[in-house]
Amino acid sequence: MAVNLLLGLQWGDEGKGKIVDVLTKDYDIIARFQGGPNAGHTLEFDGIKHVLHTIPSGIFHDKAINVVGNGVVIDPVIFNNELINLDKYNIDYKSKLLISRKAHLILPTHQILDKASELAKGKEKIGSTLKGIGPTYMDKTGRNGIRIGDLELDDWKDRYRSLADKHEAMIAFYNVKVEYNLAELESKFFEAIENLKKLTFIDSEEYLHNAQKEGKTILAEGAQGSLLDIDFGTYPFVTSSNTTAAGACTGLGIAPNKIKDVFGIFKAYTTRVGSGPFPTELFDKDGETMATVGHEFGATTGRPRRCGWLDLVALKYAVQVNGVTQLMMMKGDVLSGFETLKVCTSYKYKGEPITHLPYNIEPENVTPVYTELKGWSEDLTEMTEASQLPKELNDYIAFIEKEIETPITIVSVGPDRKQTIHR
Ligand code: 2SA
Ligand code: MG
Repeated sequence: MAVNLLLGLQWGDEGKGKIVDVLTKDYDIIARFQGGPNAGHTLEFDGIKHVLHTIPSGIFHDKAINVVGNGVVIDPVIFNNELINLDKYNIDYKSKLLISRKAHLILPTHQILDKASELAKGKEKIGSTLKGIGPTYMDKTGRNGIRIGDLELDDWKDRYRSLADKHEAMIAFYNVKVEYNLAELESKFFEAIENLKKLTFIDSEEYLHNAQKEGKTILAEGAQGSLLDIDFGTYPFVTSSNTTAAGACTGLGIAPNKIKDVFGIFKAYTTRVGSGPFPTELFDKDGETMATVGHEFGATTGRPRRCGWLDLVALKYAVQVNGVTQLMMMKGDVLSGFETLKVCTSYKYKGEPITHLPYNIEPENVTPVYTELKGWSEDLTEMTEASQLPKELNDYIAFIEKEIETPITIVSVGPDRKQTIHR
């Protein structure tokens, strides 16, 4: 059986969590392949809003098994808090949540290192979520990390101590003012680990391989977005994992020839949280409207998200890198009421027109070139059928499909599970 893949095409917060939740009924397994508690996946149904960080977005369904893959980094304390939220809603996760032994652990000192690194960078900071993501992946590729599977070994605490001691020396080296009480953080960390150990740790690549042989359906869930990919994103203002399609292969042990559909999620406009270039960013009333109507605040940190027009140059790039077969457009409802909508279809790069995403998209090099489309005024949030969508929205959709040469199969008209139109 094939594996399908779902990922974000912009700078994250496209609405991946919502769509995974909507699609879960068609899958036996939902498997998260990268990132960690920097992610904030928001799901809404039955009048309740849930935010997941590390746990896959299929967890609220009865049957699907949820796998936290080897490519994910886990903060036991945050993971534990997610479990506490699930307990509140009587979600029986014990039987359907599996964690890869090869996933890496975020230590308390990784978080402090993240803070120290950002402070040392000053104005040049990445705008990280301060969850310790960068330092944890650094230890992974530096071959110093501690993995979930290590928790089953007797000497893991010795290894923990020597790594934490090394981190403390590194923190001092940064020579910035970060205050922390390591003993307190460690006591919470070790307590959370004991709770984590009550869950099932697996060799996830083997598990997923066998599931495929048995004909089970798998949906791989990405976090953040393609423009935050460590290789293909707006480096250095990126996260520290491969958020693009290839990340699902390395983050789950799934072979590339087993992947069938790639679902690319994008917002009808663009947002970005954290630092880094953003060619279509708005600093006017239109941007403010998107932020207010779209409730554009970080689901993990609460930081306001920067907003701007849809950028088809960047979207086309992401579709190419990921081999997207179906597009899913989110938050069209937020654009209701704009008389005119702008869509960036090319850039002026150092004065010359270009249609691809260049190496450097800093504002001094790149100016977006816009096509204007007529907006719609109808409230979309109660609509349930494609036939109800206003003509101007259909024109907007058709314009994107033609430019990107990929069909838009879902149009989301609100945060709730039910506010999802299939085309
Ligand atoms: P990090 O923490 O090292 O991965 O940060 C590096 C950059 O990646 C961005 N990043 C994100 N961008 C959008 N959404 C993310 N998740 C949260 C959300 C963010 C939040 O769902 O809203 O709550 O602030 C996410 N995670 C990482 C980050 O802003 C840096 O630019
Ligand atoms: Mg998010």
